[in-house]
Order: sequence, then structure tokens, then C-alpha cells
Amino acid sequence: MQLVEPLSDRELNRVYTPILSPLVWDLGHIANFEELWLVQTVGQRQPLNGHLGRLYDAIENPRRTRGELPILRGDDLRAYLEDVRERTFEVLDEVDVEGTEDALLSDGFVYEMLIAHEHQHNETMLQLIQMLDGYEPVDVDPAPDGEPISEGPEMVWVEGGEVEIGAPQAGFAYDNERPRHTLELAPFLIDRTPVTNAAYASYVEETGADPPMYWEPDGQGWWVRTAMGRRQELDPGRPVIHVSWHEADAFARWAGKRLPSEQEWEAAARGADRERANLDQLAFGCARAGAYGDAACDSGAVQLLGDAWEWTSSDFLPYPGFRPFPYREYSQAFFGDTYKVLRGGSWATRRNVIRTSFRNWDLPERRQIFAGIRCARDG
Ligand code: AVJ
Ligand code: FE
Repeated sequence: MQLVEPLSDRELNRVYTPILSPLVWDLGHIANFEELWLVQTVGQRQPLNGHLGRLYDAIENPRRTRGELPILRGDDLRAYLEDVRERTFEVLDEVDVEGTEDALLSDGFVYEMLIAHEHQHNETMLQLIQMLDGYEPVDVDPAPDGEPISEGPEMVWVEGGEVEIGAPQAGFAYDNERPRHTLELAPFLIDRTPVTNAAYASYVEETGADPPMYWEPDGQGWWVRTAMGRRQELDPGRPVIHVSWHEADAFARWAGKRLPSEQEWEAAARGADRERANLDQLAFGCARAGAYGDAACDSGAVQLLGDAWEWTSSDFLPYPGFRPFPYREYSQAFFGDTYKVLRGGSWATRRNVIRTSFRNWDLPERRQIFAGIRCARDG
């Protein structure tokens, strides 16, 4: 609600691009999904408005169609958000998440899932907000700018061997992170810090490749960043962000490297600490590459969590023995060679969404997501 506070109903309703929903759809969808799982499924209550479910179904309604739907708007939407939350709390008073065998309720699984769902949509909303000229955040909490440990392109060695991939059995995780399994990895090298704007600008200059989204020439041989309609000098020391998979892959090859597989990424991220990472949206941008020098993970690399999502070479596929839970449309509907896996979260990711086993996915041409690059090389 803090993210949309500066916006009028007109801005909430407006379709800015066919590749993103109007903000009003995300808000209604967040509440409708909560009603579906926490009020109807857990609480066995009737829906407040039986028709809404269809309008907020993400699979039935592709993003480009969402602006035209007869969804809730204005005060009707605000009333619905409040009604659903009130009913959620009513049901929560009645349920027992400890003494139950029900996998949906046990340890509050479905509650964790709904919080994660809402928080993931907050990041999607922030993708749209990047496109709003003159957006003024209610609250900004800039990332700490420690002395960078390295300007790149230093690499760290990861031994490989038998590595454990995926989420442990206990605790909340999405179905696509399970089952946890062991596999054999060859030794490899991975960049110690995320690829910087400076490195990407050299690549653009040398090859004539397109600049990332939200870069414009400043007329003096450098670049300005134009997100949220601003014109700020591009900071060469920050991680590059808003590049597609194709761009990330081409950059890595130009640098004589390659993208890591998602398994390599996860092995390299062992010991990463999400409490010491630029997450949770309020920095409104990346910290300098290398700024979290005292928060390195076991491999010695930094900023695997937070700042920018990192594209991997991997297609979004099920792990061996995958079982959809609790609904097949979360992951299973997307498995195949259409989507690429991203890891690690960004400054725009809510902190409790991310962990080293978390798998995000998107189309290889997507650039409005908060995605950057970390390269690898065979050991
Ligand atoms: C995991 C970010 C790809 O937004 O499509 C939200 C998350 N799933 N509601 C998406 C999701 C259902 C999903 N991503
Ligand atoms: Fe959703």
C-alpha cells in the first residue's frame, strides 16, 4: 500500500505497457488469491463475489488483456482488500497450524505461501512503477555504500564435487525447489561481484550492442538512467540491471566467459545471508558492486542475494521427483524450454521471498525485470 500511496486512481488503472498489468489488477489479484486460499479453502467460507475469481486468474487472463476486464477499481477495490483481510484474520483465529497432519496447514505452509505471493507481486508492481514519470516514493532507505572489495572482474574458485541442490524438507519453499537432491558438479570459476555498468558500457561501446533498458546517452560519451522519469548520471560502479537473458548471454561470451547453470549458482551461493543484502525495495536501486565485502558467502563471492537477479544458462525444468504442491499452475504450467531461470533476488525483492534455493523464471527477452549478470567459466 505504501508503494501505491503516491498514485491516483487514474494511474492505478492506466495500462502503460501490454507486458505488465495495470497496478489495479495486481492489487485485486493479491486479495483474491488470499480469499481463495485463506478464506475459501482453509476457512470453508463462500466467496464474497463469485465472479471475481475468473477475472483475477493469471492463466486465464494474459497481462495484455487485464486493463479491459471488469475488475474492482477505486473504493470498491479498497473495500474488497479490507473485507478479505478481515475474513483472513477471522479464519486464522480458528485454525491450528501445529497439531495438524494437513500439509497445507502444517507449520502454516499456506500462510507462508500467501505472504510470499503478495510480496512477489509487490516486485511486479515495482517493475511498472519504474515506468512512471515523476513517481516519488513515500520512503527511501538507500543501500549502504561500503568501500567495494573489488571492482571486478575478479573470479572465485568453486570446488564442485557432490553438491546438494534444493530446499530442505522442513520450512516453507515452493514446489519447484524440491525435492532436495545431490549432484556432481565440475569445478568452476564465478565472478566475485556482479557485472558493473562500467563493464557493460565498454561492451556496448565495443560491439554496438543496445544499451540496457532505462539507459540514454548523456551527449558526452556517457549515460543517464531514466527509470521513474528521472535523469541521473549512471553510476559506473553499480551492477548493471534491466538486461535480457540474450544480452546477459552475449555479454558473458564477449567477456570470454559464460552464464552459470542454476546449480552452479546455488553451489556458489552457499552461506549467503539475506539479512546482509540489498533487498526489500526501499533502496530504489542497487548498492555498488562489491559493497557488501563483509558478507561474502562460502565461495568468497558477494551480493549473490539482492541488488540484481542473476540470469542463469538453465531452462526452467522440474527437479527429479518433482511433485506439484499445492497447485500445478504455480510451477508446472511453466516448465520447459520457454523460460530461463534467474537466481538471488534484487533490490526490489521483499526480503522473506528470497533464499539460495529460490528459483525465479522469465522469458529470455524480458528486460523490465530487475535482472543483471554474473559470469562463470570452466575450472
Ligand atoms: C515466479 C515471478 C515468475 O509473477 O509469474 C505470482 C510469481 N506466481 N503469482 C509470476 C507468481 C503466481 C511468478 N514468478
Ligand atoms: Fe499471482
